[in-house]
Amino acid sequence: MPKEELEQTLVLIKPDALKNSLTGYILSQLSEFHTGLRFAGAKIVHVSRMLADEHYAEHRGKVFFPGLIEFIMGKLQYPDEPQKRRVIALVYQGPGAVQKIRDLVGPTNPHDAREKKPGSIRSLGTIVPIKDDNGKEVGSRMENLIHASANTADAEREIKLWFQPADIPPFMHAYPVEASGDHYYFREGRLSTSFEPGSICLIAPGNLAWTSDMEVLRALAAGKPAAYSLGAVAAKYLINVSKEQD
Ligand code: 3AN
Repeated sequence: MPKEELEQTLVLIKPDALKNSLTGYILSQLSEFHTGLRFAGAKIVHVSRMLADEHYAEHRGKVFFPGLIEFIMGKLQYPDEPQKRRVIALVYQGPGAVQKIRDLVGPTNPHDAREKKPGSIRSLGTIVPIKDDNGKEVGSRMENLIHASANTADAEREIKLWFQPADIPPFMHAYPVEASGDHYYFREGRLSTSFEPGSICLIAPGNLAWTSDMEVLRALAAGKPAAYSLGAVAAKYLINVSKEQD
């Protein structure tokens, strides 16, 4: 398949969109009929703090970071109903996938979207005031309904963060994969190649994994520096494994 046919992008339908029953509307806006793009992956995710933190890694340390994490985890929309905290993660594939979806999504800020791109998905979003304990407005937070990868490099990082190769049909794999020859376990933020009580098996021999993840695991297991963090590899294997989010 020509390389441009394999271009992929990650879309997240965020908890504010689910809460407002906008999922069907958004999916129809992004449908093949409108975009010429095809689904390569789809899953309903109870977002862990590790996954949220890795997804928004570029915003770590910014004032809006803690709110952004709580938002994508669904804690702000559903403070007392953890069972409703979900995000729909999608991979779309086809020529120009990243830009086509960004165009339909519109600017980050819903007010800008309304002004500059009326009709875009984010023009249906809102800005919520943040108040202190005395009810005084101390800032604001965007509820912009949808995430879409900003460029092809971000798309690769984000798709590999949310999806395992086996979540995507083999003819639609856009990035190199390999079968692991080893076991890799995860427990309390640490990697191990042998089972300890309480550890979770991320990858077993024969399991298909992104080659870049395998390179990270091999480096970390050997005590060497790696291209990205253990969290960025582990988070997708822990999706929907536990009710705990933190
Ligand atoms: P986009 O989602 O359009 O790619 P990013 O990656 O710059 O935009 O930002 C990710 C998310 O962080 C946004 N969707 C928004 O919710 C939040 N965000 C970005 N910039 C700000 C800001 N200045 N104030 C509050 N929230 C922000």
